[in-house]
Amino acid sequence: MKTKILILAVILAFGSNLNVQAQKLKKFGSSIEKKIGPKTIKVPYTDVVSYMGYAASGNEDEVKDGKKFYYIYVWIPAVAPEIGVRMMSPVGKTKIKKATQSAAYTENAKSTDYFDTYITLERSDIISKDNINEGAVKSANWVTLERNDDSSEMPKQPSGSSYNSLLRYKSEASDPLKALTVGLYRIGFTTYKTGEVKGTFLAEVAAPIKLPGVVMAKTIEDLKKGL
Ligand SMILES: [Ca+2]
Repeated sequence: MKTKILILAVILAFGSNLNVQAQKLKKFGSSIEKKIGPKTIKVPYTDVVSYMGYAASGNEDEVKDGKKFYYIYVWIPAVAPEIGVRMMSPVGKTKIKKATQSAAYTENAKSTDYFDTYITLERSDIISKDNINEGAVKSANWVTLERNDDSSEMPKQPSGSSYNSLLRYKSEASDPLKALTVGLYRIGFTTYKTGEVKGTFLAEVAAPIKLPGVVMAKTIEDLKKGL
């Protein structure tokens, strides 16, 4: 009887430990792989911008195709080899150094609400930084280069489902339409579901090398300050 209780206790302890580990966000690995002994690892991106937000009724940047979008703008002044984007909800106890926190996030940091995340990488037809302004950004032609709904590389959501998102976009120099050339890009953070959603989220945009002159910001106003 005692043995059975002990086994049960071990299973419970181990089970809850697994659960904690499942929620832990690993370093953001790039597509560059390196062999360390018998293991092959994805070399982490060196340049990562993190943003913590709170999705709620009315605080989105835009509603497109019924989805509430939050954007992070990225100015790329030279050809970039690769960009990684990932998003998880809720933020929970995840601690990220130097993350920008929106006011809506700090007010709702303890919220346990979460949602099924969805990300896009978009390129505009703005190729000169002198042409970046609110009006031009609104009327620009935005083309979606890549998107992701669910990634098994991300921590599971509290429901146990792998509904968080991750994408890596590699520049294809041979194809001008697929190359990460000079210009204004944006990352769209949204939800799989259309309509009302609520919850905290962590969004990250990353590059494998520190590209001089790359500026990432939540708003066009902040982006311009960094140019
Ligand atoms: Ca998803």
